[in-house]
Amino acid sequence: MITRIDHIGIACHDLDETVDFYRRTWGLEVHHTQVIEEQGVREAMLRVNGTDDGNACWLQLLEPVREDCAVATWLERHGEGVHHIAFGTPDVDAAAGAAGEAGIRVVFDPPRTGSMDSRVTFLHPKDCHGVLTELVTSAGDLARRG
Ligand code: CMX
Ligand code: CO
Repeated sequence: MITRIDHIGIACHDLDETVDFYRRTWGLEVHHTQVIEEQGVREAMLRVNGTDDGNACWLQLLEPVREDCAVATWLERHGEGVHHIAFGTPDVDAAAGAAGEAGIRVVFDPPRTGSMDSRVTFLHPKDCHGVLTELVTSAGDLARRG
């Protein structure tokens, strides 16, 4: 079950410059920044709506911090743009399990720790009509789940 769009992941060459674009154009502010070593990215999370209960919707701006990571490869081939969409779900393990049973390749099995202490996995874009699809259970939802 998916319940919302958690975030849209946008690959960029220069994180600070891209953050500045969204600030100037839409007045969005950075809520959180983090280097996710495992994914080889530096991210900025810009909150699009205002909820504080784990159901917010974000833009995730991503800049690669090394050459051998998914975002660096994507940027090299396609240039800047939308890299993935992330659906929020109260139970990423169950959602990923259902996707796997439907024949969709699940990239991280079991799911891993993602941005802001969420729990995430990805579904292969070739099995999702060309869209790299992330599944996210937010820290707020994880706490409610117990
Ligand atoms: N969206 C759509 N298609 C994509 C894609 C994307 N983001 N990334 C790769 N593809 C396509 C390629 O275009 C290519 O298609 P063709 O064969 O038709 O050219 C095919 O998938 C294989 O591309 P690749 O560059 O060889 O990519 P890999 O197979 O090495 O990796 C994937 C693909 C999904 C396994 C890898 O991107 C991955 O592990 N992603 C999950 C991790 C991730 O994206 N982390 C960064 C975000 C972190 C976060 O959100 O917190
Ligand atoms: Co993401």
